[in-house]
Amino acid sequence: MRAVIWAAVVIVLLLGALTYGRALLAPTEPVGVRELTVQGFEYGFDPAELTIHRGEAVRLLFRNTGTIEHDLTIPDWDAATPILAPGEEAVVEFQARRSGTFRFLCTVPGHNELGMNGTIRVE
Ligand SMILES: [Cu+2]
Repeated sequence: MRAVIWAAVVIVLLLGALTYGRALLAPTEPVGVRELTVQGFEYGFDPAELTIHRGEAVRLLFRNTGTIEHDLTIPDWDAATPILAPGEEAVVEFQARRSGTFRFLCTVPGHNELGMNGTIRVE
């Protein structure tokens, strides 16, 4: 009888550990596709602050609404659009694997210094 009780206790503990372990591993799986649109112009982005969830696959449409060339680059994630002429748009796709705050900017010389940058917060 005592052996049966111990066996039951061990099974309950194993099931608990399995469930808990799975919950810890789950956030690396994609949890959906987030579509965002960001406009760039002289000299800024709109919106300049984005918030997304960890694990989300992001499809970001960048539209150059300015009168000179711009791009959108996220250095930490090696993600970037080409440098776009006024009126052009391009999509950059990435997955937010880590939590934190990440910078994005325009890499056309001088534009970042003039304020053409923003942040992506991954929660
Ligand atoms: Cu620019």
